[in-house]
Amino acid sequence: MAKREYNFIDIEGKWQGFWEGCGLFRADEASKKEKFYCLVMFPYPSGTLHVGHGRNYIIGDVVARYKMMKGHNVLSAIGWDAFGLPAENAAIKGGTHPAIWTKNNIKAMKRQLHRWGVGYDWEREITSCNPDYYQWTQWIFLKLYENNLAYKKKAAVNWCPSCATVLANEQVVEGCCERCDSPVRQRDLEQWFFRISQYAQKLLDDISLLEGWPERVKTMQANWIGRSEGIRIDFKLENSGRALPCFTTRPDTLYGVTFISLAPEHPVLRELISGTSQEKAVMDFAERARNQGMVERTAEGTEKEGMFTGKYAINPINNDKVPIWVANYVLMEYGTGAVMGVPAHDQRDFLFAKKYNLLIKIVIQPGDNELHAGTMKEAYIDDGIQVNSGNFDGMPNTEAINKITIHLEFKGLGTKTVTYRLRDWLISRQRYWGAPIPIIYCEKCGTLPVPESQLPVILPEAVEFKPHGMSPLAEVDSFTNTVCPKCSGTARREIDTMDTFVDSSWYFLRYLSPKDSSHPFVTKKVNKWLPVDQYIGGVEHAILHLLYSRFITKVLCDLGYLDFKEPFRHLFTQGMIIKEGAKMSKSRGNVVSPDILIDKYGADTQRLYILFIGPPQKDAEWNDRGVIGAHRFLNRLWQKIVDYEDFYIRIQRVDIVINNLSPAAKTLYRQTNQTIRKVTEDMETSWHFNTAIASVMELLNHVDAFHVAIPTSAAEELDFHVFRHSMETILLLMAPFTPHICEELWEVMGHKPSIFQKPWPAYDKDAILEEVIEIVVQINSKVKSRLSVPVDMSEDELKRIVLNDERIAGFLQGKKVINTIVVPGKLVNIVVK
Ligand code: ANZ
Ligand code: ZN
Repeated sequence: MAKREYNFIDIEGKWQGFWEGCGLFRADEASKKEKFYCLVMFPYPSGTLHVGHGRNYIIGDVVARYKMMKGHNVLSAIGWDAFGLPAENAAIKGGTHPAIWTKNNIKAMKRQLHRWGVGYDWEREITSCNPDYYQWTQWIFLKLYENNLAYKKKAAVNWCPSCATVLANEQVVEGCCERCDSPVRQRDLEQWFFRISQYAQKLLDDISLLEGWPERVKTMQANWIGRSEGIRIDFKLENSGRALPCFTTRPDTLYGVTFISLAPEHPVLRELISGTSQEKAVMDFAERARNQGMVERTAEGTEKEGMFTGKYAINPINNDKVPIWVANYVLMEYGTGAVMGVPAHDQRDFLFAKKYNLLIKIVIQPGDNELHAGTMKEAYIDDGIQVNSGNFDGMPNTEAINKITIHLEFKGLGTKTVTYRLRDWLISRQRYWGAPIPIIYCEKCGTLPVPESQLPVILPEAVEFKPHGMSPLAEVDSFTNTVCPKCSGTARREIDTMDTFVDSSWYFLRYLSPKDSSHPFVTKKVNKWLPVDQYIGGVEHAILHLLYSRFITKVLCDLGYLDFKEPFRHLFTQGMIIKEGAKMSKSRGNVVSPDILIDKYGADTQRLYILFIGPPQKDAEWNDRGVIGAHRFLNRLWQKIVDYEDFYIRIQRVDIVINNLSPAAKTLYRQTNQTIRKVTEDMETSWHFNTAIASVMELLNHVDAFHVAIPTSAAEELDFHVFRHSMETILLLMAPFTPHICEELWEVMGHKPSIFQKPWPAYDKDAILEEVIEIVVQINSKVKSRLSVPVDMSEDELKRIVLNDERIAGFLQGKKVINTIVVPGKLVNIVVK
């Protein structure tokens, strides 16, 4: 009979069809099995996928298949984060409507996912740009609005004067418009915000619930929220006596204040200078500083710049009169927008004071050497002893922090406060390709939410994409003109659309009832399936997407729609695949396309290579030769099994009894069980696919070394059983990684598909115990001890064990080991002086 070929093209097509047909990935709502919700971050349909993207979906698929075999009722679904700027840019450039562009990309990407053998419950597919989805994104907006968590205020946007358009942050390149290169300015527009700041403390506290998250990501979340404990100290304006609160974390430096600096946006600024000779100069400066943009202003390397307002404030602790400046490095959005300047102990203030020749006053001394203001090269920011600080002199500054705080609070000059770096979430986009914000403006009745019954507010199809001042929606009369839901008079619709992060902040709830036309999600179902058991995605989403999803989940929980506070129980962030030292990208031209590789070697080869390339949470360098290595391994596996094709059915199965086995068979049986244990542990402890695969590869080497014969005698049959057990184990262990070839070979070995309906193998506890022998330990050829060790322990390992043995170590004390001689299986002799 002709040997079967490893015809991966046919095999992969066959099994992809089979899984689809039998509904392998269909989550069973009625199942009694324990649920497992496996979620990959839903992709943005940007075009075609490269192998770097593949890592994400392949890892998700491995997790889902593994959990299936572990006996779970697995939910694994996919959708499309389909609104956003690239589609709109494509429309501006190429004239294709964003809807068409998006649809085509989804089609191409779906095909690629299929070709990788990545399985999903496709009936749950969702697309965020479809009205049946964004209707509910709008519903979420309404819920936030009703609960005073959505509000409108003026805020700065990036504005390109020459294109006359608003730019997203990513369209601003080094302060200039990405399209025309003219300098970008800041402009104030009325915009919508979500009040995430109200949840800052909860978002911080509940990081403790994120047990299965990487520490690094938890730290990033905490830093982004940025809780700061400090005090608001009221300085008084010299003339009016009005309070000017300054937020500081260092009240111990209060005696060292030599100026106050205001944010250029600070409302008190105009009042201070109005009618003075500086008015124009200061306002011009403020305008310039604002146009630098927030990011630039806070960057460490940015030059600290400012201007004196001509006015003074009074330091409440010592009545010092200090000049009030305006400075680019003070932000209106943080603290109170006014900072007490302490150049001796704050580096930014130090640079500022040096530049403008302001007084530097030391109030904390290191203790060992004495600092002098005239010779300081940088601010002294460490702890020390208070000086020039009135009654607080001589006190450690760490103590003075409390003492001065108490003193100020007692005198009513300050209030202890907590400040968060987290800003409210600006969700308005002056863009077309997003979910319209469901708000109506009536001249008579004011701002009104669109009634729920009128959702969705449909995005009109026919719009002009040429960039101009506002959202392209502004010019679509049929969209903007509407009827007031209250007085039925004529009214206008909001023309801004929502940030796409709103779409992605709740999609994991929609997979549970993707087609429900009357609710965004069904409380009972989401409470059953969530939190997500394993979330998988790129670390680039470690801050915003995760924070927004956590926020929306908390809001919905507080409103009684959900009974869980955190959406994602475990998080896995995979590393990037690097090519020629850089992240794969079209513009760099270093993209590896999966299609060519699949044609040449098959999807399983590509999957195996991607999973074997390195620890999955780390970046890894792509190497074409590695692909060939993976392919060779699969060919070996194939060959090994088809070589004995006729015997799997002919030789009846029997239970393996360890004691009846030949020594070689016993060893292989033990190695097989040890491999099960190792692979299972690798899967359970944060998905070490690469080491799991390495141990299976090692097992195949052991099988090769075993030299199973074509069985002609009872003894040889016994060996064959052990061989068969090893090969079946290899297939079961490899099935999540390389599912097609394993299904095929599983069938070749006489089983009915699907291998994913078989339980994950358990190891035989007795079989993994290694056979032990007793070895003699000598020192200078005199017997000192006897040790029991595994029979096939390596020489190095044996030496290590012997030298670490307590008894032996005792004998060796004070002596020098000259040599260690090992007689395998018998003795170790240590030669000492
Ligand atoms: C005086 C002082 C002296 C300060 C000193 C620091 C060191 P964190 O820890 O990040 O919360 N600050 C306050 N509001 C600001 C704003 N709107 N823009 C820029 N800087 C602002 O930082 C708190 C410190 O940042 C505050 O404490 C204040 O400077 C500054 F030796 O006050 B500090
Ligand atoms: Zn009205």
